[in-house]
Amino acid sequence: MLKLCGFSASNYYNKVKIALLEKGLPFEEVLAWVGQTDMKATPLGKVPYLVTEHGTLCESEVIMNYIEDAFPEHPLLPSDAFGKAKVRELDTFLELHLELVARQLYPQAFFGGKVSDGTLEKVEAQLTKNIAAFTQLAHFDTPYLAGEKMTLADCAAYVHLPLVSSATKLVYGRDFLADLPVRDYLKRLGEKPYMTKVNDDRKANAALMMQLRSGAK
Ligand SMILES: N[C@@H](CCC(=O)N[C@@H](CS)C(=O)NCC(=O)O)C(=O)O
Repeated sequence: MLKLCGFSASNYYNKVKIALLEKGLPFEEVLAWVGQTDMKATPLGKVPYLVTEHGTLCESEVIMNYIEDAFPEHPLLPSDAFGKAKVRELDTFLELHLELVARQLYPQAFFGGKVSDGTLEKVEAQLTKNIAAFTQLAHFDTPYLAGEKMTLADCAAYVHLPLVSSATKLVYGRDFLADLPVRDYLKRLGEKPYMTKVNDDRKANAALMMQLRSGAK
């Protein structure tokens, strides 16, 4: 059986977990905190990583594409090349241009740290530009980002967009996604039956992580 390794507070871990649940694939979850990962499976020590019958895989996009190729039933990508590319385009914007930029705020937003004024200025400018560009590509009401069917891009959006919202709100006092119909879109996705477990697991694991961090100080 597939083993998904990492921890449930991680957005990248949950992106893969949602894809597995949406596809109805059996899998086991294996808890691996950063610093306790199998470094052969994930040489940068990042989560998630996946254990398959053939070996291990790291990097969530690689894992998502493997799952699609290996288990084509209940597809999360369109069948035509252009449709697939449009979904990957959304994924790239979500991860490279939104989440990775907003990630620079996380030390201050979530972990009691301080980000330099220079970084705050740079991130604000980049996110403003990148969110406007993403808005031109995404469809929040179709009802999924790429159209009528749920795709890999929705798995990514469901985990990354709330972090962009909360990090910007906590750091700048303003949710940079407030003008987009993100709330209704996420609410709709959140109605999928398995999302309750994804969210409950995330909250429980985040609480445990905070407890372990404060115990370690
Ligand atoms: N590009 C990676 C990003 C994964 C990632 O950054 N995961 C975080 C947890 S949300 C992590 O492992 N951070 C520890 C580190 O970067 O050393 C992927 O898509 O899997």
